[in-house]
Amino acid sequence: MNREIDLASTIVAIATPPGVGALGIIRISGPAALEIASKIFQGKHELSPWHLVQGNLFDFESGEFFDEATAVYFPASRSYTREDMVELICHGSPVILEEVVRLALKAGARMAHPGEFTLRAYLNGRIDLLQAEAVNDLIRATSLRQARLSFYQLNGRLSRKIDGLRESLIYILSQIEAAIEFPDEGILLDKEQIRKKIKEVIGELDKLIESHNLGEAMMRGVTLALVGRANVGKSTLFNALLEKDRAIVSPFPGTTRDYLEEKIKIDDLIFNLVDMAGLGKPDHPVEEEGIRRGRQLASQAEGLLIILDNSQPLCDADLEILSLARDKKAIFVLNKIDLPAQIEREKLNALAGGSKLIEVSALFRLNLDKLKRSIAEVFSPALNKNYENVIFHWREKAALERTKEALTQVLEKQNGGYSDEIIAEELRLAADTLGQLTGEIKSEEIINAIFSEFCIGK
Ligand SMILES: Nc1nc2c(ncn2[C@@H]2O[C@H](COP(=O)(O)OP(=O)(O)OP(=O)(O)O)[C@@H](O)[C@H]2O)c(=O)[nH]1
Ligand SMILES: [Mg+2]
Repeated sequence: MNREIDLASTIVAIATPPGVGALGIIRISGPAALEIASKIFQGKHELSPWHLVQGNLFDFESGEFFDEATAVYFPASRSYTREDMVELICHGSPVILEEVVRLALKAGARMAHPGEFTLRAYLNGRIDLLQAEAVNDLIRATSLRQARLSFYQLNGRLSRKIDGLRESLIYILSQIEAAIEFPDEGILLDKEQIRKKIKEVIGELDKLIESHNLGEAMMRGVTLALVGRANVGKSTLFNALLEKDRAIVSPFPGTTRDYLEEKIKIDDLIFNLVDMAGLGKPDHPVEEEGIRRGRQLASQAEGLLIILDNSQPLCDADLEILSLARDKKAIFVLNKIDLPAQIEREKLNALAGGSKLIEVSALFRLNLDKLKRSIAEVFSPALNKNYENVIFHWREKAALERTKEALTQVLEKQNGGYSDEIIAEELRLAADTLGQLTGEIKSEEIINAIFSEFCIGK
């Protein structure tokens, strides 16, 4: 979707979620906000800045009132969008809310696009792009910890960090450019000092890039596939971790044929668990297809829970499955420890190599907390790091990586004796990439990508 940037019109939207609620809020923003709201709302007093005014909603076409309401007028100087805004708070009936919107449209407003209020806040300079994105993250927060981090981002903590790094680069760039522009003035560049500064910036970028691991686990979730032979108890473990009877369990091998995906939360992290058909020799064409899909899923997952049956000796199929841990982070789960052991522990430990081995009984729910703890530790190593800023989006991570790459080029080219012009170009690229991240440098593509993820009315 390509949104046109239009600040001239006055926009309207319902700000509260669809459905019935105690209260509902309609927002109007733009040059005619006060005029339009005054047609629909008849207050006991005239609307004046920052005052909550009681009154009634009025249909100016039929001349009839249709609800009680309160209204607040936010003048442009300090409103959310930095435009004149009115918020109407009425009863949370979809019929009433839609009627208010209909009347606002009649009176000259147009429907807001998703995220358009926040887009205006950005275009009018009240917040930058990182802060705008934080608004959406805050609304959709999956945990209080994530909400808090997004709140700090909204407050500008990440923006200040990025601006600071960008300023350091621009300062170095200005020194190099001065040396290029005034070659006769004998400006001596302190190359060692420049290298030191650039390495410092790279160090800061590395910390931010690393934090994305945690941001991703909080926001989108880490996908873990439950793999193992048929009948080892994958579905039983899946259900036990979910704490609900989601997958069918039976004593017959080949019960699960399709795959099932569900989310669990461990602390503030989300894990997408995938239960699937047992890998091994199929007895049925449907099972064969299940295994094919299972293998594909296992190869796409970010991590594996490799499940073994304590009551059965290790077989060739187990060994093949164990070898999946070579390419991927994995935890070995030895299930059915309530039954007599048929697996040699030493052999298994040796096979597990560097991977963790956790012994559980999915049926009797033994050691599941220990398993959950290990899942969080192994698949989100950044869990316990106290990052000041956490990067939640790929877009941001990619921009930070591009910046780092350009700075690495600067260091290499300096070493390789390249001209100051070429070095300046790389530095400018790095600084501009950071500028796009905050939106200081505007990119329509990025703006579209960010605001199309918003909901209507925000
Ligand atoms: N004693 C014991 N039995 C278990 C345990 N976990 C699972 N089982 C039993 O093992 C059998 C198979 O369990 P499932 O969870 O269906 O195994 P699965 O790996 O999903 O099997 P497929 O879907 O056929 O690949 C069932 O009879 C379960 O009750 C356990 O910890 N202890
Ligand atoms: Mg199963």
